[in-house]
Amino acid sequence: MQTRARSSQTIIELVQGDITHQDTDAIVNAANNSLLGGGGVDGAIHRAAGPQLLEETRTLGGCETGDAKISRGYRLKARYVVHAVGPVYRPNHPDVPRLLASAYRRSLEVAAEHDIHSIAFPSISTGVYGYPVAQAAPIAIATVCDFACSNPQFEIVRFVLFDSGTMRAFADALKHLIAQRPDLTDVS
Ligand code: AR6
Repeated sequence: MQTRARSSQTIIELVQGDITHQDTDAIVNAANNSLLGGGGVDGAIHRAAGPQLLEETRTLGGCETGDAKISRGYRLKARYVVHAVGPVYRPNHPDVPRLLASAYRRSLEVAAEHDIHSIAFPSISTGVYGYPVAQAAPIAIATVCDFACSNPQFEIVRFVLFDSGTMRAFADALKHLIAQRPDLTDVS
C-alpha cells in the first residue's frame, strides 16, 4: 500500500488509527456549522479534549461550509484543533467537490497563521455526511499537495484514517496522484 509521499518540503503520510491520539501540532475536526460538537470524529475529539473545548467553540460564532476555525487542544496531545466543515454529499452537484477542497485548504491556511508545522486530518465528509471515499480521497490529497507547493511551513501532513476501507481508498488515490503529478514523489 502507498502510504508516504513528498510534495515540496512536506511529507504526506497515511496511517490507520484514531486522530485523538495524534501528537501533531494540530489535529483537524470534521465539524458541523454550529461547532458545538456532534457524533463521529467530532464527538471523539470533544470527549478527548474535555469540556473546555466546547466552552471555546461556543465563542467562535459557528463556521460556514468549506471554512475552518481554530481552537486550543486542551487535554489532547495536539496543541490546536482546526474545526473544518465539509459538505453534505449530493451526487453530481458542482459545489460539493469545491467545498470539500475548500475545507482542506482553509484548514491549512488557518493552521499556517499559527506556529504549526505538523497537522493530522481525518477523512472529512465521508462519514455522517455521506461523501463516497473513493471520490473524496483524491480531492483531499491533491488539495494538500497544491498547498504544500506554495507553503514550505508544513513538515508533515498526516491523514489518520479510521477503518481499513478508508485507508485503502486513500492509498489508491495517493498511488494514482504520484503517477500523475511530478511535484509528488514516492518516499515510502
Ligand atoms: N479518528 C479518525 N477518524 C475517525 C474517528 C477518529 N476517532 N472517528 C470517526 N472517524 P464523520 P463527516 C472517521 O462522520 O462525514 C459529526 O456529527 C469516520 O469513520 O466523523 O464530516 C459532525 O458534528 C469517517 O471516515 O464526519 C457533523 O455533524 C470520517 O472520520 C458530521 O458528523 C468522517 O466521519 C460531519 O460528518
